[in-house]
Amino acid sequence: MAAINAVTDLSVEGDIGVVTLDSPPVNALSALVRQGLKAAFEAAIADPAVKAIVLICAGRTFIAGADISEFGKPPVEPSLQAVQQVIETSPKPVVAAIHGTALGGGLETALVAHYRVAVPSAKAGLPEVNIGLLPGAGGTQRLPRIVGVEKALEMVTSGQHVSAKAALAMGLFDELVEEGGLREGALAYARTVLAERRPLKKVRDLDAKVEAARGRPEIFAEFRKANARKFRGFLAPERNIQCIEAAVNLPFDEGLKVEHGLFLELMAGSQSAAQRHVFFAERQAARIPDVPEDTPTLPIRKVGVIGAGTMGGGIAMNFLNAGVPVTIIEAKQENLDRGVGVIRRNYEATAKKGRLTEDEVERRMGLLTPSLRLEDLADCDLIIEAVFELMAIKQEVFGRLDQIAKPGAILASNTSYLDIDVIAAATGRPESVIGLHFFSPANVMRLLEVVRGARTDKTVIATAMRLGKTIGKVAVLVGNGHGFVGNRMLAERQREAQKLILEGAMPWDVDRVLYDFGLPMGPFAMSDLAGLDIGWDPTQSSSSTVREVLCEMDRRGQKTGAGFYDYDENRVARPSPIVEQVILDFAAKAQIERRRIDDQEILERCLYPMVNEGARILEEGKAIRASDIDVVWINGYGWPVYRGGPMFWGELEGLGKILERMRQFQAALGDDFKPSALLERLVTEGKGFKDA
Ligand code: 3H9
Repeated sequence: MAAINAVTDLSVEGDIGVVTLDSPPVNALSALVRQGLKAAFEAAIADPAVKAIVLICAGRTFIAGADISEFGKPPVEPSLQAVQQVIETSPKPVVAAIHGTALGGGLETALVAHYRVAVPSAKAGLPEVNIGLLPGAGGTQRLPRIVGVEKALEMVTSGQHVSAKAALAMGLFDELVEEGGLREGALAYARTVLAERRPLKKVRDLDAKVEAARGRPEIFAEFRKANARKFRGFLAPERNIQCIEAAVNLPFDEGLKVEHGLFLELMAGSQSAAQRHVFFAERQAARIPDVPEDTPTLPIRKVGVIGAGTMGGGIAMNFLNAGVPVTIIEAKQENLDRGVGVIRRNYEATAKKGRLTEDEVERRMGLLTPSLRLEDLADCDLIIEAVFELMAIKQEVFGRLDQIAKPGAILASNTSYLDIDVIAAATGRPESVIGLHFFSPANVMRLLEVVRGARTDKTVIATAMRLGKTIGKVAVLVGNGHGFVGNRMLAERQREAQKLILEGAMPWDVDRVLYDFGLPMGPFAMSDLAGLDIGWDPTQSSSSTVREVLCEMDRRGQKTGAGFYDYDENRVARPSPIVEQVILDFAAKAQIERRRIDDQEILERCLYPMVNEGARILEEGKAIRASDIDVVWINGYGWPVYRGGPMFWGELEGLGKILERMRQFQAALGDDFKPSALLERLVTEGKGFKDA
């Protein structure tokens, strides 16, 4: 075996040259990898003893793509295209041997090989769209030539990975070899290619499938229409579609030029920068400075969930999905039955859509034990409380758990606002108490806020963070404080939204501005969906807010057919003249002089205080880093990923500009806009949140 460079080897076995890449963790195409690949292929091509070449990777995966950490930096030679050129024009057949995930530039490298073999567990995909890009090394031109236009459109705009079996069926892989036997399988395949004198199959020359779509622009029009909602606000899906159109309508090399131009455009834009930021932010969130990666964790073999309402049921499903048995507790049989029924119906609905087998539904339901007795949680390793959000109730539950739970069991609260230390104080083991704040619907939303109490043990924190990954969540460690990170910042936006409608805007103005910004819905549409009467007590109601007045009028949201909006029988919202009058009357009574409020002010008033509050959270050490706050907002509140999260967006907007506007608002409207000390300091020092 001859080392080509630090990450690449070339060995010759019989008459086959084997190029091996070994660049952990994921063999990404860094400059060193590109240099090694190019040199190794050149050497193999030049070696007369080599008749065919196998490209294989060491470690957990085939090449998982370009090295994202190099993006935005000056390019280093050779380019990936130069490497591809050497491989594709090799006069000797090249076989790519794939395990793990062949993604992005990795799949594009495999696509210039003449043949591709893989193990059954391998996956392939072009996920560039997820980081606001498109495959920039010929992927948009080669993929449709193999899999056809419809399938290619789907793959490049969803970024989804396809299984080896599917890849084989589509012709993306030529052969599957035995699991664990990739090297031998690929060598055998290369020998067959030689023995049978198979041609040097170049994907670029396969025109049939793109020709079949030529002159049929409706394919693209329909695809755009069908996905308009999903793609709203994003640039990359549209640019990916344009590349596939180019593959259909232009000669290969012209198509490559279109792809290259659009790739550079996306790379230079703020959306891709934001999405790349989120990619690394989500991985960074797992790192906790004072809880090292080798901190021991506790085994979680059995989970208890207290409360079988919407939240408790959703939480339980996460564990059932991951194969962890759950005991779910309710106080009354009928509530227990209802909760268990909802879980079953959710699974059955998924099965109906073909995304779960009937057997799997039964297997998951079989892991669920409903009970009316808290004592049945005695053997659980983790108990999550999801009961009514009232401190006295939480304390009572934790006091009882302290008596029941086995030593060392983790006692978690799903509270969204309450003080985790006060809850912990109800037990004699505060070191075992932690907050696990799930977001509704808990089986769907990816965010898990892990709330660290003053005395929470590091083992408990490490276990909670690992658990997040096990159940497919993005776990973010936050400090204890009212509303933690997400809801604390949300409160800023909600307060301003309520003030804006009294000062001159209407609910639909505020909602439109935030929707256009990219959020899934505005605060008033959200209230209508959730129900205006959450936390509303009819016996205490005194028309003191617009919301109270609406509840008193039985306009309690979508469920009553009216809330901030009027709804028709299909639940389509319309601005409500009644609500308009309620707001005008309310403002008059409160002696608020209404004025015209433009969209810019709505946006600034709703979002700048959030950035400011995020800075305050950082200042208080309630979040480890600004990017953690971004991860919270993207995964828990629908902040558009192409805007990178509130802190990333705040920097893009300009911290200086935000500070200036906060000061102006403070002068005009009061201390709700008081700038945080951190914001002031960063602006004075010309720094960003990373330097906080
Ligand atoms: C592209 O290819 C553009 C081309 O079309 C055009 C070129 C001209 N770069 O996720 P994990 C790191 S764009 C750099 O925890 P898993 C990651 O940060 C690229 N680093 O593991 C982490 O580091 P750390 C298209 C990368 O097993 C470590 O590897 N490709 C890259 O859960 C482990 O990652 C993609 O978008 C990268 N490309 O999942 C694929 N990928 O330990 C992106 C990973 O320091 N990657 N790292 O935090 C993934 O989807 C997943 O990482 C993968 C493994 C499925 C591969």
